[in-house]
Amino acid sequence: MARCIATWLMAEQGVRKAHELLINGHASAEALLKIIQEVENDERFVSVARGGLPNRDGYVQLDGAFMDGNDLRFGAVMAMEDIASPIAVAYKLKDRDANNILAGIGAKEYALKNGFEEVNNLTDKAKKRYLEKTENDPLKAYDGHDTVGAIVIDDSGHMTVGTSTSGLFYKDNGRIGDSPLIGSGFYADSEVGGAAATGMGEDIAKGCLSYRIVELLREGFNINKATKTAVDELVGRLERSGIKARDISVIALDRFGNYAAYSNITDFTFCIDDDEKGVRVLRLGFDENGDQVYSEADEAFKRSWLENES
Ligand code: SD4
Repeated sequence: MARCIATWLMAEQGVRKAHELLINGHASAEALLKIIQEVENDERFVSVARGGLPNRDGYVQLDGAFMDGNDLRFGAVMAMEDIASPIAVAYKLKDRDANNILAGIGAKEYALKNGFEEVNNLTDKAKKRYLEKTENDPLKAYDGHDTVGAIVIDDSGHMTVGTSTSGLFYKDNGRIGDSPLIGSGFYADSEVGGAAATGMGEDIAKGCLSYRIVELLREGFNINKATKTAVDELVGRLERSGIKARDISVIALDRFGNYAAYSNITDFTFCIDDDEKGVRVLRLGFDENGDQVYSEADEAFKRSWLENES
C-alpha cells in the first residue's frame, strides 16, 4: 500500500502533493523528492535549505541525504554551502558506487559540475536571525521544527527515505548532525521498513537511531514498539551515563505501510497520508499514564506555528 510520512507540520503541503503522485502511480523517489523540495523551496521555513539557520560564523551550511530501500544505495551531502537543494544533490549522488558522501567544498563543487546553480543561501531573514543571536543562547534543537525527514512506500513496495536541514542554529563551522549520517538520521530497507530522525543530532547519532528502528522491525517488533523501544533504549542508556537526552523525535514506516512516530518531547508534529482520512498533521503528546498519544493539529495550532516561524 502506498503511503508517505514526514516530520513536522512544515511538510504538510509536500505530503499532499506526494499523496497525489502516489495515487496516480508515481514512484517512491519522485514522491519523496516532492515532499522534501516543497519544504526546501518555501522560505517561510527557516531550518531547511535556502534561508536556513546560519552557523556561528554566519554561513548557511546544509546537510541532506537520500536512500533507496530497494538496493540500499544512498547519497549524502554535509556542510554544503551555496546550493539550494541538498536533497537533489544527495539524490544524484546515490547513483555513484563510491564518493557518494561529500562534505563542504567537495559537495559544492560536485553540485556545480552537475548543473546545480550557485545561490546565496543567507537570505535577509536568515541574516537578521543570526545577528539577533547571542553567544549565551544554548545550542539546541530549534523549537517546533528543524529537519524535514520523509519516508515513502509506493504501490510496488519500493521504499525511499530522505532528509534535509540547515542543522543546529549557531553550530560550529563544519559541524555535522545526524541528518546526513546513514543509520542515524535516516535508513530504509524495502524488505523491512524505514525511519528518519529529527532533534539533537549529537544524541541521535549515539544510538544510530534510524538503523536501530529498522533492525527492531526486522526482528519482528511492530512499528509502534520499534520506535518506542529504540528511543527509550537510547534515552535510558544515556541516563545510565548521567546524560540527560536532549530532543529526539522519529518517524517510521514498515513495508506494509504501517506508520508510527515517537518522541521524548511534547508537540512533535508529523504529516501522514491516510487512506480514510486524507492528509493529516498529528501532534504527539502524553496521556495521564505517560503513554504517547496522537491528536490532530487543528487550524489554530497550525496558524500559531506558522506565525512563530516568520
Ligand atoms: C541536526 N538533527 O543537525 C538535526 C537538526 C534537527 O531538531 O533536526 N534539529 O542535529
